[in-house]
Amino acid sequence: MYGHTLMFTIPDIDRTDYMLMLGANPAASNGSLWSCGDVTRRMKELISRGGKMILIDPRRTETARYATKHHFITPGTDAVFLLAILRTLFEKGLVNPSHLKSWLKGWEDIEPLSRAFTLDQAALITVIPATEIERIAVDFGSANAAICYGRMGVSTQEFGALCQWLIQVINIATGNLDRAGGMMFSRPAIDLLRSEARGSFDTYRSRVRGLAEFGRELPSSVLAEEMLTEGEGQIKAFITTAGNPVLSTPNGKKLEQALPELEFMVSIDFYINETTCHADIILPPTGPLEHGHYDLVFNLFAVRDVAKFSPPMFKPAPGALNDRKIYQGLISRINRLRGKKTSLKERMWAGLQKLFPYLASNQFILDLGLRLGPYGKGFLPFAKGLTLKRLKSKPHGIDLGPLKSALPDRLFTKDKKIDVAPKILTEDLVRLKARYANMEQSAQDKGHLLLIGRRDVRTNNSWMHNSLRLVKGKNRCTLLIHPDDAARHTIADGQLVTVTSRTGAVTANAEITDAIYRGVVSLPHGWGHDRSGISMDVASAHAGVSVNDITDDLLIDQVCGNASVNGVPVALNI
Ligand SMILES: Nc1nc2c(c(=O)[nH]1)N[C@H]1C(S)=C(S)[C@@H](COP(=O)(O)OP(=O)(O)OC[C@H]3O[C@@H](n4cnc5c(=O)[nH]c(N)nc54)[C@H](O)[C@@H]3O)O[C@H]1N2
Ligand SMILES: Nc1nc2c(c(=O)[nH]1)N[C@H]1C(S)=C(S)[C@@H](COP(=O)(O)OP(=O)(O)OC[C@H]3O[C@@H](n4cnc5c(=O)[nH]c(N)nc54)[C@H](O)[C@@H]3O)O[C@H]1N2
Ligand SMILES: [Mo]
Repeated sequence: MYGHTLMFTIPDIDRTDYMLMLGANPAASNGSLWSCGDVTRRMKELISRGGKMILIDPRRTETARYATKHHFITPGTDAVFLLAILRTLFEKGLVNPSHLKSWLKGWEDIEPLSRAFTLDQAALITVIPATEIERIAVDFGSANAAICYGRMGVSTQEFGALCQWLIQVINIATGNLDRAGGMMFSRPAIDLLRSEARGSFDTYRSRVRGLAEFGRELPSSVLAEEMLTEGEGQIKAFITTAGNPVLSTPNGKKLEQALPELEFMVSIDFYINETTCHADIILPPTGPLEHGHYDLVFNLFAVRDVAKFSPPMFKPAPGALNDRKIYQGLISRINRLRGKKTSLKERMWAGLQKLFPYLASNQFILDLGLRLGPYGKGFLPFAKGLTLKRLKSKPHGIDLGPLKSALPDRLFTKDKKIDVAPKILTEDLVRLKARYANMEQSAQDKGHLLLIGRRDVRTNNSWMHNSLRLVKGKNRCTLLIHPDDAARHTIADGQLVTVTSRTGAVTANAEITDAIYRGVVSLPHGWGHDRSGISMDVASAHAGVSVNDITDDLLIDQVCGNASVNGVPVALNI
C-alpha cells in the first residue's frame, strides 16, 4: 500500500482520543508495534484525558484492565468485524479521508467492498452485537483523532492479511492516517527504510507447496517440508541465528524430526536449546552486555522519535565475536569456497581496517548512520546534528520529538500514491465470504474448540525461561478454558488435559476462567523444554509444553502464507 515492506504505521498513543485495538496485548508485550517506555501509563493517560480504548480479543487480557470496554470475538473473524465498521462509517456519512484524498489510488473500490456483510451477519459471525459495532464505528468516526491498531491476534490467523489491510483502510477512510493522534510513520535517526530494499512479493515460490516469497523470505510453515522432501533443491544445510524454530514455528515437531536429517547445521546462539542442540557447530556471540547497543528495529516502531546508545558493560572474553563479525566471517568463507574473487576495493578496505581497527567496529558504522540520517551532522566541522559522540554524551538518550506528518514524501510507491485497494487483498474477500457463507462452517459449530496463544510479561518467546526469577512462582503454561466448556468435558481446575489437533497432542493443566470466551482455549508459546539434548537447567525444571507441537503447518493465511497459530481447531481429552 505504501511501497515498502518496513513502512509500519505507528499509533500516536500520546495524542489520540480513541483507540480501537484488536488482537494485541500491550500490557504483556510492552507495546510491540508501538515501542515506548511505560505502555500502561500511556493507556491510563488516554483514559484520564477523556479518551476511549476499545479492546477486541477472545480473551479478557491484562490489557482489558486499561480499556473502557472489552468485547470477546470468535477467533479469526476480525476481518468481518472490520468490514462492518467500514460499512457503518460509510452509511453514517463518517467517511472523509480529508488531507489524504489526492494521494489515494483505488479509493472508489472501497465503498462497494465494504458491503460484504450486513451488520446482523457480522454480529452472528463475530459475536459482537450489531448495536456495539455501530456504536464503535460512530465513536471512531466522530473522534477528533482515532487509531485502529491490530497485532499478533489479527496477523497470525486465517485472514491476517485482510485484517491488516482493513485496519489501514479504516484509518485512511476517517482521515486518521499521518495525522497527530492517529496512525503515523516514524522517522528514526537511522532510517532503515532508506537503506533496505522496498521489498517483494511472489517473485518466486517454495519448491514443495508453492507458497509465495515475501521480502525474500518464505513462510516458516514450509521449512520442515523443504528439508524432508527429496529432490532437486532440497534443503540440506541450515544456519539458524537468534531463533528457536523448533518451539516457535507451527508443527515444530516436524521440524525437530527434519533437523537431524540435514547434512550440516550451524547455530549462532548462546544457548544449547531445542533447536541449536541439533547443530554440528554452535557459534556463541557476545552477550547483550558485552557489546554496545543501538536499536535499529524498535526505533522504527517507536511512538516518539528517539535515539539512544548503550555502551558495553563488560569486556568480552578474548576472541569472542559479536553477531555481525560472525556473519561477516561466514560470508567471506562461503564466498571463498564458492571461488568468488575479492575486488581491489574490498581488499583496500580490508587493509585500511587492519591499520585502523575502529573502521571495522560497529561503532564506526553507527556513527556513519547517525551522521547521514535525517537528524545527522554530516561531515561538516561546524554543522549541528547527531553524531555518535553526541549520543554518547546523553546516556539516557535523545528525544527527537513526537511523530511527524510524513506524507507524501515518505511514500515508496512508484506513483507516490497509496494503493488503498491492492488486488491481492480485494480478491481475498471472496475467500472470506465463502468461509462464512453459512455459519455451519465455523469450527465452533462442529463441536471443536479453537486454540489461541498468549504472551506473558515475564517471557520473551522461548528464551527467558532459563532465568529463575522469570519462571518461578505458579505455572504459567496452563490451558485456559471457560467454565462451561470445562463442565461439558468434566474438567476440574488444575486437572491435566490432553489437547489434540491434526498434528499432535500436548498435556497441560487446565486453568478454568471466564476471562476466555466460550469455545476458545489458550496456551502460551515458547515452552516445552522437556526435550533431551538441551542444556538449560532452569528451563528444563520449568518445562511446560510447546503449543507449536499442535499448531498446524497446513493452517495458513492463504493469501500471504503466514502461519495461522491462532484459531487452531482442537479437541480435549482427560
Ligand atoms: N513479555 C513479552 N513481550 C513480548 C513478547 C513476549 O514473548 N513476551 N514477544 C514480542 C513479540 S516477538 C511480538 S510479535 C509482540 C506481540 O505483541 P502483541 O500482539 O501485543 O501480544 P500478544 O500477547 O501476542 O497478543 C495477541 C492477542 O491476540 C489475541 N487473539 C488471538 N486470536 C485472536 C483473534 O482471532 N482475534 C483477535 N481480535 N484477537 C486474537 C490473544 O488473545 C492475545 O491477547 O510482543 C513482543 N513483546
Ligand atoms: N504458537 C505461537 N507461535 C509463535 C508466536 C505466537 O504468538 N504463537 N509468535 C511468533 C513470533 S511473533 C515470533 S517473533 C517468533 C519468535 O520465535 P524465535 O525468534 O524463533 O524465538 P525466540 O525464543 O525469540 O528465540 C530467540 C533465540 O535467540 C537467542 N538470542 C537472544 N539474543 C541473541 C543475540 O543477541 N544474538 C544471537 N545470535 N542470538 C540471540 C536466544 O538464545 C534464543 O535461542 O515466535 C513465533 N511463534
Ligand atoms: Mo514477533
